[in-house]
Amino acid sequence: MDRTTSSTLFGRARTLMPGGVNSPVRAFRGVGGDPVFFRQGEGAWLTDVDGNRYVDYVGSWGPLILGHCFPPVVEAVTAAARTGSSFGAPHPGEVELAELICQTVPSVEKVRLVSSGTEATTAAVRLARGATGRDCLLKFEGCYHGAGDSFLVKAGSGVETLGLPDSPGVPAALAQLTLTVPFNDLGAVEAMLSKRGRDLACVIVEPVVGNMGVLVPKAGFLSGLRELCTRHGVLLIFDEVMTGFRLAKGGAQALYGVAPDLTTMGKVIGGGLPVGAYGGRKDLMAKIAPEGPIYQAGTLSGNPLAVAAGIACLKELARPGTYERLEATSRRLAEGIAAAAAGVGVPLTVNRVGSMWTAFFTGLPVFDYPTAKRADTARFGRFFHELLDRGVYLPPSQFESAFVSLAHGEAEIAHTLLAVKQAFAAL
Ligand code: KE4
Repeated sequence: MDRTTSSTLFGRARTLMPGGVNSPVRAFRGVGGDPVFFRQGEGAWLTDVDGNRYVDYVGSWGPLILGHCFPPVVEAVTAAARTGSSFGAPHPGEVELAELICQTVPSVEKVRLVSSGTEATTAAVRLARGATGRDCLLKFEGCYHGAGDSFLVKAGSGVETLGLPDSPGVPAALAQLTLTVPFNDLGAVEAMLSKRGRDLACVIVEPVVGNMGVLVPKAGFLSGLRELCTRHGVLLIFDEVMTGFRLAKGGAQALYGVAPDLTTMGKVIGGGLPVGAYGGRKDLMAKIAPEGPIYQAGTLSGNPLAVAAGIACLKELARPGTYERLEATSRRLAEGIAAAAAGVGVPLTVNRVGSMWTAFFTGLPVFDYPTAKRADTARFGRFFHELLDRGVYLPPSQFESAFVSLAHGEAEIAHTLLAVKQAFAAL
C-alpha cells in the first residue's frame, strides 16, 4: 500500500511534537514503521490520508463502540455545538449523563465527570487516600491506569516491593507509596494486605486487563479482591475506563458480579469525545469538593459537546440485544483467528472478554505480566504490517487490547479473516 502522505506528515509532525504524536502508543514504536494518518472514519472503517481503507480494531482505544461517525452521536454533538461549546456552569446534559451512569453501573451511587481517564483515576486515588488517611496504594504489575505519577511505578525489588519510578520525573518518595503484586495472584494480594494493609488506602485494578493485551481474571480473583479489601478496610477501585459500558451494560462489575467501592470510567461514556468519570459509594463521593474537603476540579468537566456524545452513545448501547450482538461478532472473529493460526501451525493464544481481544504470539497461556511478556513481539510486528497492507488496522502493540464495535458485521469479519489467513501464510 502507498502511504507516502502519512510518512510525509509524520516527518513534519516529528519536528513539532515529541515523537511526532500526542500519545506515545500511536507512534508505532511497538511494531516499527511510520504511523498511519487517518482523515475519515465511517462505521467499522478508516480511510487514511493516501486513500487506503482499513477495518478498524483500535476504535480510538475503546471509545468508538458504535463505530465511527455514528449518526445519532454526530447529530447530538452538532446540535450541542449550536447551543454553546462550554459554559463553565451547570447545564442539563451533565445531569442526564450522570443519571445514565448511576442508573446503569451497579456500585455507582454518585459520580463526578472529568475529561479523561487519567483525571478519573488520579482523583479516585486521592479520594481513597483522603477517605482512609492512608498513603499507599496497591496496583498490579502491567496494569495501566493513566499517566498519573502514582501509577507510573514499577515493582520494586526486595521484600517490601517498594515501588520505583517507571518514568523520570516521578519522585522516588511518591513511587515508594505504590506497591505492586502480580495480576491474578490472590495469594500475593493476601500476603501484601496482611503485611501492609494498615498503610493501604486502596487496591486499584483493571477488572479485565486491557493494557497488557487482554488478561482474563481467574475464577474467584475479583471476588477474592473484594473480600480481602473488606476484611482489611482497604478501598477497592475498579478501573473501568476501558471495560465500562464495553463488556456489559454495567461494565465488568456487572459481568462478574463484584461491587467495588469506587469505579473509574472513560472512553465509551464520552462516545469519542473527552469524558472521564469516577464514582461509587455516596459516603465516599460526599467527601469530594465542594460537598467535602477533597479537592478536584476541571474547566471542561461535563463539557456540553462531550456529554452530548456520551448520552447518545449510552442510549444506543441500552437497546436490547446490543451486547449479545457484540459477543457474537467478537466470538466469530476470535475463533476464526485462532483456527487460522492452528491451520498453519503458528503458536497463538487469543484472549477475549466480550469485544476486547488480543492475539498473543505464544502457544502458552497468558494470564499475567510475565506470561504476556513471553509473546514474540517481533512476530506480532510482522503480523501487524501484513494485516495493515491488507486493509486491517490492529492496535500497534502486542500489549494492547483490540476492540470490536457494533459497526463490525459479516463483511468486516470476512475481510479480516481472509487477510489474517494471508498474513499467517506470509509470516
Ligand atoms: P486516558 O487518560 O488516556 O483517557 O485514560 C487513561 C486510562 C486509564 N485506565 C485504563 C484502564 C486505560 O486503558 C487508560 C487509557 N488506555 C490507553 C490504551 N492502552 C489509551 C491510549 C493512549 O494512551 O494513547
